[in-house]
Amino acid sequence: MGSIAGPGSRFPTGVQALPVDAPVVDFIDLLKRDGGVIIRNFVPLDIIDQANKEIWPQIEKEQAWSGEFFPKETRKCTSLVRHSPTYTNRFLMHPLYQAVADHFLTTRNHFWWGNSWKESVSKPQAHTGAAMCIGPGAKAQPLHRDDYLHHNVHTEVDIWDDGRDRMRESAVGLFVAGSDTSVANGATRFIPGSHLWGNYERKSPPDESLAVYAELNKGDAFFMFASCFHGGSANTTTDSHRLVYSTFVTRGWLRQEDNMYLSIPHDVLMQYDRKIQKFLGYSCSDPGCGLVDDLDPIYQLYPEELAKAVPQDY
Ligand SMILES: O=C(O)CCC(=O)C(=O)O
Ligand SMILES: [Fe+2]
Repeated sequence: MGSIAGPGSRFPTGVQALPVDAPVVDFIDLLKRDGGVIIRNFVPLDIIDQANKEIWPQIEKEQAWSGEFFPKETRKCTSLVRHSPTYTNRFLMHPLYQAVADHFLTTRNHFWWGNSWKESVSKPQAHTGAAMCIGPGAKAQPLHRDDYLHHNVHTEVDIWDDGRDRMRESAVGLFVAGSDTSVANGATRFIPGSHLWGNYERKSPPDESLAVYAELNKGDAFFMFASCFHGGSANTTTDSHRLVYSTFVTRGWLRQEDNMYLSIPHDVLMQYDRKIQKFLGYSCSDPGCGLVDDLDPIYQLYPEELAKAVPQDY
């Protein structure tokens, strides 16, 4: 970590915190170097309060998780797009997050198609969104890599290489602080540099002593590759609840963690604009994944356009 040359070497060693208006390339380079970077003042506090109000009824009625992954003291609001327009419009669609996700998760390749050397460009899509409120007394989540969902098997590398690693990441995470988060109340911890680790080269479990806590003020955020070892931490307080909005965006040709088609009712979907609908999965991944009767799925939402739509090459 904190390598000699390579992306992000102009920054001091250690996990960095940048203001939201820092250049996008700084966030990109620090992700390549460390796998995670903190963003100060990602959204204003009144926006956080609005989102918190929208999700709170769900948090209150959530059933406790049975198993090891979430402690019984954690309550969640899953399917955030369904429950919180503020989350959708201001966190998921935040221009900085969109730019960073677009950078790492757009897939561009060339293929022979008859005599044409055709370029296909698949754009990223929403993957999952859940708010997590860790209550007093909760145990730490096991350290894990979220990209195991996509069976993303990594080879061990020393340093990020743009050419070699352009397909390496399958998802980019955004954690927005709905409350202050600290070592004491369960801040997300992660192992900087662990996005460069191999799956099969490392024979021992992730070393907890390497973990760094992404301590955030309410309204701050944290970007992290899904390939980094991380987890929610223990809440050792007696009275503080840690609330974080967790989001992942993935490649257009991968299956989404949240089944957006079944979890977002039609009337809710139609309250969002077309750009958001497409990002949620109502669009094709170029070339030709996600079709309905050979047509782009967005037409299912606009029957007046469907009548005139014609199937085309992709
Ligand atoms: O709550 C957190 O800080 C992280 C949660 C997490 O890693 C997960 O649910 O996969
Ligand atoms: Fe996770």
